[in-house]
Amino acid sequence: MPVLTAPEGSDPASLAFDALKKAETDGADLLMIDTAGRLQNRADLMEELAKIVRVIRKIDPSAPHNTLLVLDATTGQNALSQVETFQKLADVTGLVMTKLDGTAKGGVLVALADKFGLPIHAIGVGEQIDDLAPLRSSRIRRRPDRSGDMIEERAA
Ligand SMILES: Nc1nc2c(ncn2[C@@H]2O[C@H](COP(=O)(O)OP(=O)(O)OP(=O)(O)O)[C@@H](O)[C@H]2O)c(=O)[nH]1
Ligand SMILES: [Mg+2]
Repeated sequence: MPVLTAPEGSDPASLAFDALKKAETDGADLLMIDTAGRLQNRADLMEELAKIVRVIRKIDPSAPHNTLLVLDATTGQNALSQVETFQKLADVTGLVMTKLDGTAKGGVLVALADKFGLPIHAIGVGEQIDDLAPLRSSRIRRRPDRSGDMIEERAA
């Protein structure tokens, strides 16, 4: 898989621009732009992210076609403001949550997906490549029976 990089300190938006140009020229099916970690309270880095979006839209006004926000389960409730800020700036279309193998419970994930109407693409449960797995809902579900009592049953 071809990977494009640029020296440290160069403009990430211009790297993204060159990468999209090359992807189009090469007839690539997919271009993945992996931006380095950033905090939503770092205005300069958030502006850098917005610039990446603006610049690639000069080539393809419908880009980026998907924007995944990767959250760390250890962030806890702070994830809420993270999704809010990134949603405004980069039009997030889906979530990934890593480090669910640790002590963090990540219960906030389902609430986030629900509140923002975002799909959960994957969860991270370890450091190996296979540890990025799809999220499966519990195979046990609870529902009221005819008399209104809650019963548990195993989902198909
Ligand atoms: N235990 C565990 N470790 C993880 C998980 N996901 C990532 N890691 C580890 O966390 C560290 C950072 O992972 P990266 O993929 O580099 O994180 P990143 O968000 O891309 O970091 P930046 O690019 O620097 O912003 C690595 O040591 C990973 O192996 C996970 O689900 N569980
Ligand atoms: Mg990274």
